[in-house]
Amino acid sequence: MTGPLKVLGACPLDCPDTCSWEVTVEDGRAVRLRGNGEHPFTRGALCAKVNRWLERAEAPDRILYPLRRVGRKGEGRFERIGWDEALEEIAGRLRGIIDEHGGEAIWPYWGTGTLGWIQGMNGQAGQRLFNVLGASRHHPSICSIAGGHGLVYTTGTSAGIDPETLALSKLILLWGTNTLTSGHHLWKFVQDARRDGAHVVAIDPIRTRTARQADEHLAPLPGTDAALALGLMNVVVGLGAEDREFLAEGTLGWEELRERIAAFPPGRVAGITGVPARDIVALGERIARTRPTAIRATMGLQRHAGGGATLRTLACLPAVTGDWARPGGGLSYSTDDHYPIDQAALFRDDLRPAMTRKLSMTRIGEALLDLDDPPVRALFVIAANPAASAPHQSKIRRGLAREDLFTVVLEHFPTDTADYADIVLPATMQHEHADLHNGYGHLYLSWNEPAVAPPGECLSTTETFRRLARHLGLDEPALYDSDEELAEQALGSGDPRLTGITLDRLRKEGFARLAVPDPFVPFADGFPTPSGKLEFVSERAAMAGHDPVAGYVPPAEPADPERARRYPLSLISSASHHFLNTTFANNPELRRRAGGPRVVLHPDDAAARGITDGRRVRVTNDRGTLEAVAEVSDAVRPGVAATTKGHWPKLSGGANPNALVDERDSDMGGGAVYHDTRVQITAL
Ligand SMILES: Nc1nc2c(c(=O)[nH]1)N[C@H]1C(S)=C(S)[C@@H](COP(=O)(O)OP(=O)(O)OC[C@H]3O[C@@H](n4cnc5c(=O)[nH]c(N)nc54)[C@H](O)[C@@H]3O)O[C@H]1N2
Ligand SMILES: Nc1nc2c(c(=O)[nH]1)N[C@H]1C(S)=C(S)[C@@H](COP(=O)(O)OP(=O)(O)OC[C@H]3O[C@@H](n4cnc5c(=O)[nH]c(N)nc54)[C@H](O)[C@@H]3O)O[C@H]1N2
Ligand code: SF4
Ligand SMILES: [Mo]
Repeated sequence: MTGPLKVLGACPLDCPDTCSWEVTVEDGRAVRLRGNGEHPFTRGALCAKVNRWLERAEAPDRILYPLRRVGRKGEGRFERIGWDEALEEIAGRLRGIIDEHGGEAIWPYWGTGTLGWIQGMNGQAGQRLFNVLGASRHHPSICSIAGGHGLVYTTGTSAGIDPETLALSKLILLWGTNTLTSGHHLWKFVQDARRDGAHVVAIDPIRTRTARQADEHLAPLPGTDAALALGLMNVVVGLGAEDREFLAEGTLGWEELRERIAAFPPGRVAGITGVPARDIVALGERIARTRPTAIRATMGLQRHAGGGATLRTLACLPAVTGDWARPGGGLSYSTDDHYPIDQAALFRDDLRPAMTRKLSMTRIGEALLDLDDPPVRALFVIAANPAASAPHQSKIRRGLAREDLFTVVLEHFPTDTADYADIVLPATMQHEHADLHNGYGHLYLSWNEPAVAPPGECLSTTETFRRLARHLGLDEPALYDSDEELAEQALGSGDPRLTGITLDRLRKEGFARLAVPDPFVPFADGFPTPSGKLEFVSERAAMAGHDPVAGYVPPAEPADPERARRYPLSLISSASHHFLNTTFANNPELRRRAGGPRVVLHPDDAAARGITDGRRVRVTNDRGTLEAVAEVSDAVRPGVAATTKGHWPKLSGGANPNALVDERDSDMGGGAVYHDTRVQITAL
């Protein structure tokens, strides 16, 4: 009998907080998982979902052995096979596909199940092997890309300010972000600011858990936020409260932006956004007199046709007020780009024989059904559940059902996607493998030390691809680097922000803050744009075919008159409090707490349809149907219906909101447009 052992690790999920955690191991078994009390952001607490992590690891439906399909695709019937047999079959199929169609017929589809740099999406685990095979490249467009592109045009980077500096703000705009659900550890910093007198405003079509805790709530129509931002700037400029020195020294194109702002007076903006003009004037006046003002905006906000333009324009507001130069001012989105990970060393794109095409996550249905140059013939799904998470579910299912598509799914659980696999490979969970993580809502790197041996025959993603490389007879040494070697290479960029951060130190301490000043004002010495200034007018945007001046791009589906008439409600399917995307949505207790699929309707919209609270309804459009229970509440504004993402279709009547979402691209980066979806709702 050995005494309890405490092993430091990190939560791998797609959540801005990337908590540092401590696993207690007794007799080789993980018996307790808790948040690391030493970590300044985690502060000892995990969340409603991850408190059930160890229960999830031991769940009876966990996949523990390689499986081969015996039923029809989608049926989910499999037989157990050995690893050698599985890898030999995969290697054989890949050789045949490469001979017939070339390497580009292979698509490694990485999802956000783990964001790790070694095992997960950030590092595109196995990328080196796919490079050697000349596979298609993966475009991770599903989550944050449109807003990221928009910010790059304005500020040169999507990195934004350190979220911890919100504690220094006097006015915080929580703009299209549901902090208390989608990354609750930031709330402490919001509360610190409040204790020092800060005013907190939530801007969200839905009165969320977060909006209910704010001092003020504005509910714009979905996708109209850039117009709202221009209206607020209009009020600031009307009061003469713009920061002329910052505008002259720190920005490019003020004349052009000022003209654009002039075209968005509060009366017009009220018409576009549905926010009363007096509320726009009042908030504009508050912004004009409050320094510093900070905006926290996350990814939900940009899941619209104009999602790129939205973030691009929001980032102009703190420039008009000069707040980018002040601790506690500016805009926070995703801190990812503050981390100088050596991606070239990690990915080794030099191993690719020739440049290959990029396939977009949000277009997986179309790619599987329509591509023929070459067709996708082998799909590796790695920590992803596209049959539940990606847009236009019925198309994806038709694509995955193709008999000539060879699908390999690396998973923990028998998801809707795994049901379509030819081969399922059992994957380790975070406390069973090693990984390196950054947090996209803070500035700490974490090392995740494996705490226990994997159950059954589960293997890490890296080990899976090392073994597959051997079965393919490949002799490139870089395919066989160990997890620790990969981590050393990732940390080897020599960037000053990594000063003093070694793998040894991370292993000892669990985490380390980037070597940046505290408080961190990232753009005190200028912006990483071509001009070195914040760009209201961007030549790069113009070259990419966008309006050179920051502005407003309306949502797509409401702007189509025929669609708007047939489908009069805008559907938002945002983060569920109890699931993390579709992860955890098979956990019995979390499913019980979440309840079945629900859709919230305003009393006026419900009455017009004869729908009462608790009634079963059908949510439809030309792409699909979702059945749900109606909740009638003024927590949503008229014209908007609210539901959540995450439910597994196979556990909830065969569909989830992605049955209704289109594969259209947002304005920038090919981002997803989940919240830009029109539907009709009828009582069942
Ligand atoms: N519990 C939990 N936490 C999560 C996740 C989860 O599934 N569950 N998902 C994780 C992932 S993958 C991500 S990317 C992040 C996302 O985190 P968030 O950005 O918070 O994501 P959402 O919940 O999609 O959207 C946030 C809010 O934006 C609002 N919104 C939608 N459209 C608009 C709009 O046009 N204007 C305005 N002003 N608001 C709008 C929605 O009503 C919602 O309340 O959260 C992560 N954290
Ligand atoms: N309607 C609607 N749909 C949405 C969104 C929305 O706002 N509305 N948001 C979108 C967003 S922001 C995102 S990021 C995507 C996420 O979509 P996906 O990237 O598909 O993420 P998940 O649905 O959580 O599926 C992740 C899977 O990875 C598995 N997994 C977890 N860890 C590991 C691991 O270490 N190894 C392996 N092999 N597997 C692992 C989990 O069991 C889970 O089944 O969903 C998008 N879908
Ligand atoms: S999901 Fe987010 S809040 Fe929950 S443990 Fe993971 S990082 Fe922390
Ligand atoms: Mo995401």
